[in-house]
Amino acid sequence: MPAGFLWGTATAAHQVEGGNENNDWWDWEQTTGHIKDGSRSGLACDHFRRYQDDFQLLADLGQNAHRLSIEWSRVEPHPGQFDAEALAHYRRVLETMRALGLEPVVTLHHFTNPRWLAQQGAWTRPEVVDAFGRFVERVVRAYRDLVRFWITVNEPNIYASLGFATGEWPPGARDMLLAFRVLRHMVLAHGRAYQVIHREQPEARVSLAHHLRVFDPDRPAHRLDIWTARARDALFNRSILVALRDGRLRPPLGWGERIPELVGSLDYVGVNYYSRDRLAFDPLSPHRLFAREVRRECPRNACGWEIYPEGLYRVVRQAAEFGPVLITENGTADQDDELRPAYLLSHVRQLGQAVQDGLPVLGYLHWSSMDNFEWAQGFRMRFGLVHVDFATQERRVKPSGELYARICRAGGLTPDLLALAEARSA
Ligand code: IFM
Repeated sequence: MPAGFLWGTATAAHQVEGGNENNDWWDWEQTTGHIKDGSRSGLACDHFRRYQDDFQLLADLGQNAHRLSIEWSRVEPHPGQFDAEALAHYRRVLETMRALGLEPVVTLHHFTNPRWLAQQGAWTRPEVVDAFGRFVERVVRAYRDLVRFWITVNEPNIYASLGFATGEWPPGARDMLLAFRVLRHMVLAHGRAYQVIHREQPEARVSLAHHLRVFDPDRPAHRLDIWTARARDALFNRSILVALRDGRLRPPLGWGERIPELVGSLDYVGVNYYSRDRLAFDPLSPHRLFAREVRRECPRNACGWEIYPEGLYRVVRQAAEFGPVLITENGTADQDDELRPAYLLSHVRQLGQAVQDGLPVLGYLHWSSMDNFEWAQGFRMRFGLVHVDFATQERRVKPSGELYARICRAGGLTPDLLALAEARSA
């Protein structure tokens, strides 16, 4: 891998910190049925208090970078009022990371909204762009001496789909047009944040964390299946990247209007990659762009997502059209760490191939450092390289965590790890 390659892990505040009582997810969790396993984020991993030990462990495991998010509801608990103690807390967090040699990659919005913002309609209203810009300005002024890599928003496509189209996440809406409006506002807010960050810190490197999924036609030669897969790719994957490069909001984000704040607003491309969907044309599903997901027999993780390592290579190639790529998330839900070691080897191998083929890749951040609160799935879905006993808060490095340490220390797959990866994929 290239010199300076980032090897690390990623988390988000609400999933690990614990005690995030002032945001919309906290409220959502209180209603029975919203979280599949009946859990609530509660103390989560108690990372808010245990961050020093947690970061020490990551550094001991050979990592040199870590992605985390700043919880907006802590920093700005009331509109326009910033909490000095919360700001001081995240300063200590970032200083600890720097002291341990962990490059911070900082996300400014990762799914949760302060309660006051949710009560105002949050991302459904255009005013959110100004509110987000104000928050970002404050945060960047506070930490620009410690942070080089910023991520404005995490996975706008997932946020808009689950919160506003399928209704599985707060606020539980089922309205496709509303989902498109939310997506538009997130893209505009990215543009605003990009400008604010660069005004405050010209040398910063700014992106969003974009969830890229592979969509393949179920019947590879079937013209309508091919059309369906391409349409989904254009809508879910490409539209945002194009808008952030050209500044034009094309459907579903708008009607072609040009937004100067958005032009060239990606210094790198943060990519979250997990899986692929196979799609068949279905005339009975106009609300799903005439697509039906087909579940073929194939390796799947605990969430039922297909394990498809080649997809990582494909999304890196797709994203590289828009700038150098940083893998901001990649990982799998696996209760007993049975699948994760092979998952890790096969995905890192694909990434190595991408680099060998000349694609610009800045780093790889595995999701996640430790088991945590997996949103509507609750604590049951374990994504961590480190096991967390949520009753005692005890941490235990899993075999995949040890394996990842070998990869990080060697800066990639050593010949013996490569042989192992090849043997596993044979
Ligand atoms: O846990 C999430 C994360 O918050 C965003 N990307 C996907 C992960 C796994 O579902």
